[in-house]
Amino acid sequence: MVARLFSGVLGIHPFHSQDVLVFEADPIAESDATDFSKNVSSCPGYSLNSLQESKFGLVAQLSLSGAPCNAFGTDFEDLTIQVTYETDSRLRVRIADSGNKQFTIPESVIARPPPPTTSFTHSSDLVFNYEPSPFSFWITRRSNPDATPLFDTRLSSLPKPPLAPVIPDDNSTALDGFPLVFEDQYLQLTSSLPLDANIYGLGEVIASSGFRRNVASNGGSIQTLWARDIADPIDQNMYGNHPVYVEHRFNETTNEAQSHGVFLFSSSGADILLLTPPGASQSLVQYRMIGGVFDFYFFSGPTPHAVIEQYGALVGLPSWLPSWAFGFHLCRWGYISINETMEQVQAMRAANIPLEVMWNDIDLYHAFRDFTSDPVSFPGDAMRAFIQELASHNQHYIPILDAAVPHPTNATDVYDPYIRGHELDTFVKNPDGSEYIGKVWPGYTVFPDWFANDTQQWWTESLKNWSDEGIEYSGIWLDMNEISSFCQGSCGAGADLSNTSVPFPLPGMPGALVTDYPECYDSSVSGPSGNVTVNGALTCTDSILHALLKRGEGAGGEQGVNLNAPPYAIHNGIGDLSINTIATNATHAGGFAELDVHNMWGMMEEKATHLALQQLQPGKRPVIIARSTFPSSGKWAGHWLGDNFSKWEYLYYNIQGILQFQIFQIPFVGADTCGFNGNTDEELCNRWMQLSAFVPFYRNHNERGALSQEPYRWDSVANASRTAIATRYTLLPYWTSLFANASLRGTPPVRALWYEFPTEAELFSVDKQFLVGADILVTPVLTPNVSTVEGIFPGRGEVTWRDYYTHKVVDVSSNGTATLSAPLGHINVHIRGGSALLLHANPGYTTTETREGPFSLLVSLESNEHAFGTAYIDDGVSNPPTESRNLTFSATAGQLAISSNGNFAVEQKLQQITILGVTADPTDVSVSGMTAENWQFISELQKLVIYNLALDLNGAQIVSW
Ligand code: MIG
Repeated sequence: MVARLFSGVLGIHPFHSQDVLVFEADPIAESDATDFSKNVSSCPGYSLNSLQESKFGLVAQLSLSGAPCNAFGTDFEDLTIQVTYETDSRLRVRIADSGNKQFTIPESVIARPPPPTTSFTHSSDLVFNYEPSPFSFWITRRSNPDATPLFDTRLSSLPKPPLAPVIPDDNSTALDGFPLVFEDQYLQLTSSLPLDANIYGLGEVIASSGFRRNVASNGGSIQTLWARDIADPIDQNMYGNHPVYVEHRFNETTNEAQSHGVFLFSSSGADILLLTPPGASQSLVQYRMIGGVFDFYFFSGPTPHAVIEQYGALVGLPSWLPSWAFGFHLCRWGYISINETMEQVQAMRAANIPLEVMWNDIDLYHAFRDFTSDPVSFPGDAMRAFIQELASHNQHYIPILDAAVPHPTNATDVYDPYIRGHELDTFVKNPDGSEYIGKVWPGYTVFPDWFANDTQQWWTESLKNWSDEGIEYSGIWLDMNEISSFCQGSCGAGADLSNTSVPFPLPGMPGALVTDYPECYDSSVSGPSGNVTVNGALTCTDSILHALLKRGEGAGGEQGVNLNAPPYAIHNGIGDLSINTIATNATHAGGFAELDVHNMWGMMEEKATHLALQQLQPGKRPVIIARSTFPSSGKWAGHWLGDNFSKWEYLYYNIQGILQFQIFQIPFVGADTCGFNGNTDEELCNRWMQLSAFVPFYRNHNERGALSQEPYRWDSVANASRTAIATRYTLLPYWTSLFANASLRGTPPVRALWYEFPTEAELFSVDKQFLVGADILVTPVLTPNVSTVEGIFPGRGEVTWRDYYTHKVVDVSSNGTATLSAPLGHINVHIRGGSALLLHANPGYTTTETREGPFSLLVSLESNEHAFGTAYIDDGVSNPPTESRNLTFSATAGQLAISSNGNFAVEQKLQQITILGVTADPTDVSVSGMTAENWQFISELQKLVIYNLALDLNGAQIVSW
């Protein structure tokens, strides 16, 4: 077993909740009844012995082809394979034990589309092919039958085992065979991939390779699926679990590019290996699961957008978000009182830096208890008044909610959420039926069991009571839902429940002072301020980062199952599966074992919280930000990228995180801006506040005890933030249109460059830049002490990119790159030629004030004088929106046509139209038949500005010049 504790290049931070507190109760040791060979070389595989075709696909029986190998569990003799052509672009291949003993995700937990009623068997672009013995299958495209299959489990397509460890120093990557293995505690299936395939997704992970996964370098990589509370490690399993990938194939000869997707619908603990054996002419993907069944879905794409949309159609599309969710959010662990919290709101206002949503962390609680507020430091009535005051300024409030529910210390300790939950029987159990005890900040705790009948009711009630007591939240922040617990396994029946001392010194306390700074900042030389310069000298004195930041190239009821220590040890970063979470033998209502459902706890909490908010705030769009996610989480919540570090390296890593979660259909995502763990500094915070302004979820969050990092703390950061937020609020109609497309169709709002330019191979590993929608290219600075940044400009010279602020065309070199000026406080943003963006003309202090003002339109003509854009408008709050309006903007030489459809009445007028790329000085400008008076032409910028308009957007308009 491989247990790498912390492989990040950074030093160990003094506080991590992965530190294991107590090793008290030994999870009931179950002896292995069987001697497992721990080697699959003698596994016989399966052969197909009967097959029935239907209109929708086929069903076949497989039987074990020889003596059981019992590699890491007991082989099943009989399997059933179901192949269903669910749509023209989605094919399901499900292989399960015929006796249905293995855990499968209940329909009540994740609803999937109903089975097809028409046949797609002969029209689907995906074709299922098989060989009966040894049974293997492969997936091809109907449109391209001779191409390398998209997925291929044939032994003849895989390298010849046995193979020495493919990843050096990891013996578990010695490959002793590729048979189909289906045991109660071990399932293995291997597919061939093109050599060093372009694979994106599989997570949650911070991959050292970048957004494009490492398939070949140093043998490859391993994605482990096991939800874990761990401060953002590199190349390890962490909070969320997403067994879905997009693969992109590009044929240089035909210049054809196509993407497809593969999703394993399973909550089982697993390793997914992306490997390239030395000298092999292909790479491979190997699934190793410790339970469940194989339930694969293939998506035909063929564009990356289509793959992501097809995945969304299966697991669920992202929920609608209110416009205020796109405002700027401020949070930190360590606002210890209502006064300190209010001071932030005032300081932001005084500095004229927009603040949309104020947050509180666990400081809010009384004795760290969920659903409370401290009567002295956050009295309920004062909180109510404070939150209502915020609301009167169109500002919002979001508090934290921890996953663990405190257990009362003794009989006189009255804590209603526990008492009521106990009464309604809503908590996770031990195998003997007693309540399972864990330990988190408040001391000993219990955990909601989302499988129990009354948990939803209890959760909704608790949320309602909290709000009634003064915490009138607009949204909810769900933390610790991996689910985190500080004992290894159960804290035991004999736990001293009266002990509520915090399990670790909190960060900032004696013994846990925060002493870390960004990589090149030396506080022993520069002092603790974190300023860019101290006494005239730059504080960043080392540029090691330039080297680091290279572009990555690169079953509850089953007998005989060992719930406590499955024979195959997945590569869980901390080793034993029960460390820092609840024990794998903890039992949920209905008999579900934690081992099988662990990875879904967070998603189930998100669903329950979403349903509760729908009931408590009827007609409004719930805003929930959660840490541990699973397929379908996006239907209920957004995500923040967890406990990152105030390091330049993490500024870069946050881009791949945002891109990954677009694939996972959880597009509302963002990092702790300026960095969570450790002290930040002025320069890093400045760059980060600017970068995050172009990221869906925009929140500055900081750990307790670290240097303050609110955007007003440094003048340069304040300036940079004001500029970036103004740009963001100007672009709000663009953001909300992108998110409408996500909620309606699953189209990813934030995109890797290659999604839009899939035949440009030089873009396949670019993850230091990203696109917001199709048209806004962001090229952030990711390193200290620089005032320029190099970017690539897609389109190979065929696309005109204009600077967002100056409207100048970028001068791109022959290799497609440009070096851009990027002084501190400036983030490079470019508009794609051929686009038309609806904007707000006057960004205000809040999104509400911004929305109350008029619109403007920015049209960037391509050299052929063409541009096109769309915008979606609704009231920004209704759930689901019943009234909406769709605008299209389409420009050809000398003319722009606006069309308007829908039933939402847009009150704000279109005040200004800017058209870039107008080559000839216009003599006459007219707007819907009237000669325009107020226009200006700036010939060096080929820019026509028509101002002082008051165009109605509820009908068609024509502008000509
Ligand atoms: O064990 O609530 O990821 O954002 O500030 C630490 C305190 C618990 C972890 C979260 C972080 C939050 C912190 N929490």
